[in-house]
This record gives sequence, structure tokens and C-alpha cells, in this order.
Amino acid sequence: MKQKFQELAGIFCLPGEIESIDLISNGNINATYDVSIRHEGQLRRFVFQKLNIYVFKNPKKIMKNIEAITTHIADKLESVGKSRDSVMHFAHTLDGKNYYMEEQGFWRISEYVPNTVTYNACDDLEKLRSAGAAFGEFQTMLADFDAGSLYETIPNFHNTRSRIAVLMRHVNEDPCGRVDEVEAEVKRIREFKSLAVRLNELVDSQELPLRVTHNDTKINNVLFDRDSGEAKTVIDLDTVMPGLVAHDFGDAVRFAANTAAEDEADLSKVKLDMARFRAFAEGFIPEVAQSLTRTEVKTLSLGAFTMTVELAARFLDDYITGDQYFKTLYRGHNLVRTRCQLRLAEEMYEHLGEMNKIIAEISGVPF
Ligand code: GN1
Ligand code: MG
Repeated sequence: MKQKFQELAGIFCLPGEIESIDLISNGNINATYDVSIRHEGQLRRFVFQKLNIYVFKNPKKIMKNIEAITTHIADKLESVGKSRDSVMHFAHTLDGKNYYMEEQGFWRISEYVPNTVTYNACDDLEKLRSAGAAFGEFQTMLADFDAGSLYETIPNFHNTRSRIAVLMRHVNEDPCGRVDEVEAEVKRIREFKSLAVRLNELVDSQELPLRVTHNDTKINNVLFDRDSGEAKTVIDLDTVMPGLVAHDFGDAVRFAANTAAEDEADLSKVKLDMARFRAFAEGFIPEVAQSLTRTEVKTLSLGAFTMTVELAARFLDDYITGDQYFKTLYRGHNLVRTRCQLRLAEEMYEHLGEMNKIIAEISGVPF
């Protein structure tokens, strides 16, 4: 592996000797490594990433999206007198590409944003508020970005209706003979469907606008400053595409306000933590409030429920089609994830009124 990475460093014009390689294990899709390179006595840190080309069918276009997005954000920061340094920066090959494609894979290298740390779970309300503000600010900075110029990296990514339809088709086909095991979960998703497709209906009737959204707003996609503890930047830009504000808000809540991990097997531990919900909302909403329509504000909580049901449908679909999409650590991992998300969706459903009350209070929008 060291030899391979040394070769990659050369291709990306990074001089020096590879000193260490550590796997960063918190993504479910790509393979990511924390790599230190020593050059003339100095140690520099990079993130080497091998993209999952089963998931991302057109990785070159993703890198084009990312280049455009990061440049847009860096220019914006600079125009208000802030440093461009917190924006992700990718290494380039000798022929000026921000990726390297070979038979065995698709590689990219970014500089490690110095003095930052990520969290897979976070109960520090101050940090959650700060993460909320970072995702809100991300959204606002891309408000004037030309959505039409973005390549849709995964079509129908947060199209909940289509996700559920695909699941039901595979339930009928039962390609791996696993459907018998999951009758209860399929039934639950069917019951949740009418509310979970509500956002689709509001898009169809043009009551909700599409914006440029991040679409993968897990708390571990935020880099926090090691010293101040504040959110410094948002990473993982592979799925930046047109979407709904409710998707970004909702997916963040789904992950960060769950008292348990996304794949917790003991469902009694899975609860929606309203204090965490409030903290994230307090950070996010003021950043976006100016530009949101009343309907957008009023559908933020529904976004949390919707994203949770959608993830349940995606995990279950992967389970019954043979675990090809998400990385799994054991047989049945995707089913455990499904059950956890369904329990959480129930929590969301029960707390919709309470979530709406908090959003009304923070935004000043009457419900
Ligand atoms: C995947 O790779 P990661 O962990 O950032 C997935 C998200 C899911 C998430 C669930 C491209 O994200 O949509 O919400 O797993 N990304 C893609 O943990 O499918
Ligand atoms: Mg991701």
C-alpha cells in the first residue's frame, strides 16, 4: 500500500516520502486515508480518497462540480475579507487534473485542513449549534450558484417517492431470497409512505423551490477547529446537487439528534434528543431564514422524518438486493441500520408537533 500511495503522491506532484497511512473509517461509500508525507524535514498531511465508482458512475463530473463549488465559496469568503484556507483544496496532476483515473480506481487527494477534528456523534450543544450554522452558511453561500451548471451525481438521490418505489420493486423481485425476513419493515415503510412523499408532492405543485444543497449533512462531514471548537468547514461535496432545504436540515437532524448510532442494534437506545434538535436548529435557521419561504420553514421538521424513512428504505433496499451499495461490517448490518432508522422515524413522527413548535419559535414564522 505504501508503494501505491508513494506512486500516487508522485502523480499528484507531491514531493517527499510517505511517512504514515491511516484508514479513516467513518464513510459508508468511499475509501479514505489520512496520509502524512515528509518533505525536506516538514511533515504535510493529506486525505487520499478512492472513489466508489459503483455508487458514483461519473466521477470526473463530480470533480468538476467540486472544483466549481469550492472556487465559488472561496471567492465569496475572500470578498468579505475571510481566508480561502478553510475551503477544501485538491492536489492536481501534472496535466492539471484534480483526479487520477486508472484501471483499478479513481483517486483524488486533498490537503488536510489543519488543526481540525471530526465527530461521529456529538452531544455538545454548542458544537451542534455551530454545525447547524456551518450547514446553513454553506447553503447561503451557494444561493447564487447556477444550479443548472451542476451535474446530477446520483439521479433521484433524495427523491423519497422513487426510493420507496425502487424498494417495493425489489421486494417483489426478491433477488436474494431475503424478503421473508423483512416483512415487518416493509409494512412499516408502506405505512409511513403517504407522509414521507409529502415533500415530493410539494415540489410537484411548485410549492417548494429547489436550491443547491449539500445532501449529505451528517455531523461527521463538518470539520471543527481543534482549539475554538467551532465548525470551520463542511466537507464531502460529492452529492452537492439541486435539492430541498428540508433535506439538508432533516438529514443532519436524523444523524445528530439520534441518541444512538445510525446502526444501533438495541432499539431502546434510539431516541430523538430534543435538546440536540433545538441546538442544531438554532444554528441553522438564522443562517438561512432570510431566503426561505414560509413553506420551506414549515417543512423543516417534515424533512427530518422524511430523510429518516428514506434512509430506512435505502438500507432495506440494499439488504434485499445483496448489500452492494453501503459498506457493511457483518451480515445483516443493513437490516440493523434499517430497524434503527425505522425506530427513529417513529420518534420523529411522535415529535413532529414539538419540533414544529421549536422551529416556529426560532424562525418567528407562525405555523
Ligand atoms: C453515505 O459515505 P457517507 O457516509 O458520507 C450516503 C448518504 C447516507 C449515509 C448514511 C453517496 O454517506 O446518503 O446518508 O451514507 N452517501 C451516498 O450514513 O449514498
Ligand atoms: Mg458522503
